[in-house]
Amino acid sequence: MKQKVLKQAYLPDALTTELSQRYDLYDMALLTDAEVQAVASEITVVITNGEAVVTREFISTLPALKLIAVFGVGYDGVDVAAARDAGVDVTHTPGVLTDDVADLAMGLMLAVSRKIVAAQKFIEQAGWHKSGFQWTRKVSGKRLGILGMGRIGQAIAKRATAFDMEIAYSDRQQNNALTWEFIPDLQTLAQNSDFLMVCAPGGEGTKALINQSVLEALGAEGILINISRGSVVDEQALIAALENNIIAGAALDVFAHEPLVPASLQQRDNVVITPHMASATWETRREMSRLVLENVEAWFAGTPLVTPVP
Ligand code: 8YV
Repeated sequence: MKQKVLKQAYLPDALTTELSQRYDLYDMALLTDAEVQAVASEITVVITNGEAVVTREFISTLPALKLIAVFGVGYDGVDVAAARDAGVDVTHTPGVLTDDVADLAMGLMLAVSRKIVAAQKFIEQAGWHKSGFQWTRKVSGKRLGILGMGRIGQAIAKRATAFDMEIAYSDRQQNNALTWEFIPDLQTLAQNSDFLMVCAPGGEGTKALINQSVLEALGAEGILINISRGSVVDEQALIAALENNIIAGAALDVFAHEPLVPASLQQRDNVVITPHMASATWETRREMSRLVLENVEAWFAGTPLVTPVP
């Protein structure tokens, strides 16, 4: 008898296929509430992703639930306290996507500072026949402030070192294994940065950390980059800062209410936007899928989980 597993959010087709071959997979997107309720008492594993929300109430509807496996490194949408209260383990997919996210972060920093997207539009709109493209801002050698010095923040810092950037970071506490400057106060970090890179995890503890006063501290020559979670930035304050030239620009892979992206963040030559794609490469999505499968297998085998959330 195959174990009953519930797919609660978007997953890559290949992972969904593999799960359905190994387990009795129920896809919430294809079932009515009544159909889910009919099997709820037998569901032992839920598979979700980095954007989905798994509430205490939802967990309570699954009395046999033992594991929530997140396809993603971020699990801020999962009520982990509720899972623990119900004796449910939670896993995610850290490490395997670090390079991709750091690579895109560097790409966004270069794209917004050198206005690469606007430059292509300039050519496509025959602007080059009339004049040269506008001068833009240098990246190498500038000051990079990183909010959140975890795996991804450190990978970005390593890359930025190769661009001779001056690196400082803010986090809940200093990491004494690192040599980069630790600036505990976010406002001070912003004041001393040309680029402010948001790498903090989502959740209540980081909600709207990037607010109006931080953006004012970043200043008229400053650029904000966010590759973590839209919730870490006060999106309305960011829009106001861009509209009033409080900051020089922004590059965003994540937004407050995805897939909705405010019109005020679109069609601006000093704003680069991408659709939450930082970990979306074939190689990395395969590795993330592998981790999900290994965690589920480990749970059913009674062996230690591979990547439980901390
Ligand atoms: C996920 C993400 O991979 O890993 C994360 O936390 O933000 C995403 O890149 C995505 O949510 C999977 O659907």
